[in-house]
Order: sequence, then C-alpha cells, then structure tokens
Amino acid sequence: MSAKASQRTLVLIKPDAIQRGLSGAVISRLEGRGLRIVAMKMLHMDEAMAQRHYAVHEGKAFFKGLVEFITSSPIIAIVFEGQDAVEVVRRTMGETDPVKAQPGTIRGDYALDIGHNLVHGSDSLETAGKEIALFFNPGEILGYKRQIDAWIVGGQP
Ligand code: IDP
Ligand code: MG
Repeated sequence: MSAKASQRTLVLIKPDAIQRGLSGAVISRLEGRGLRIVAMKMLHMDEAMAQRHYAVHEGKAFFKGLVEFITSSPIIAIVFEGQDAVEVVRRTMGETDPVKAQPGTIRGDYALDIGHNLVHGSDSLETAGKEIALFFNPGEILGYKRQIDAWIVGGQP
C-alpha cells in the first residue's frame, strides 16, 4: 500500500492567535492530523507584503481592515506537508466566518468574528505554491521523512 503524493500548503498563525496565546493550539490541531512542518518563521508583515498576499481581495470592502489587521502584530508562517494537505488544512480550520464554522474545527472552537479568525490556509494547490514562495526561499523548506508517516498514510517508512 503506497501513500499518495504529498502536497505543501501555507498556514499563517494570524496576529489574534499569537496575542491570545493560541499558536500552539492551532499548530497542534494541524500536526495532529498527521501533517508535518517543513518550514516555519515568525515575522511582522509589512503593508506591501500584506497587499501581495491578499491581492485577490483588493477592492473588497474588508480589504483595508484585513491589511491593517494582518500587519498589526507578528505572525507565524508555516509550510505544512502531507497527503491532501491543502484540503485537510482548510477543513481543519473551518469556514471563514467562525459563526458558521463547525465545532471541532479551529475557527469553530476558538473564534467568534470573521475579522479575527486566527488562521490562514491556502485555498488550492496553485495558490499554495504562490503563497509559499512569498514567505519562503526554496532553501528554507526542509524536506525530510518521518517513520510515523507510514502509520498515517501507508508506504515505506
Ligand atoms: P479564508 O481565510 O477562509 O480563505 P478569504 O475569503 O480568503 O477567507 O478571506 C481572507 C480573510 O479576509 C478571511 O480569513 C477573513 O479574516 C477576512 N474576511 C473575509 N471576508 C470578510 C468579511 O466579510 N468581513 C471581514 N473580514 C473578512
Ligand atoms: Mg483565502
């Protein structure tokens, strides 16, 4: 039984999660699924970077507030790797609006407000590639194997 190809996806622990002391809880939920961290850094995003990261939302009513929020305090950027990583992260985060997010998801368990929803995850494999490149140089992403992966997705340890 062989494992499916791995995907990489970008996760941001947003300023509210760090301010509230929930970084560990957010990372733990994602690591607990069986995804592995292959890159991680703490940074304070500037306006230019925020505008690039959220370019798809430019012109929307919430864009200015979103850029102000994401640049208001440090974040942690993480690349998670694993089978179906993009969709698994999205489903583990829960819906964008925490009011609608299912209990059991990160947003459904820890958040109340759409502008303070703790975590970002890439919405497709294509987006993930672009987002990862905005935060990390290729040399900062550390590919490695874990023996436990065979017990999570099958394949050779
Ligand atoms: P996502 O984070 O679940 O992918 P997106 O639609 O990509 O959601 O929106 C990016 C971020 O913009 C959201 O996580 C949320 O913080 C913020 N946002 C989205 N829609 C609204 C809104 O209607 N009001 C305020 N903030 C919003
Ligand atoms: Mg999005």
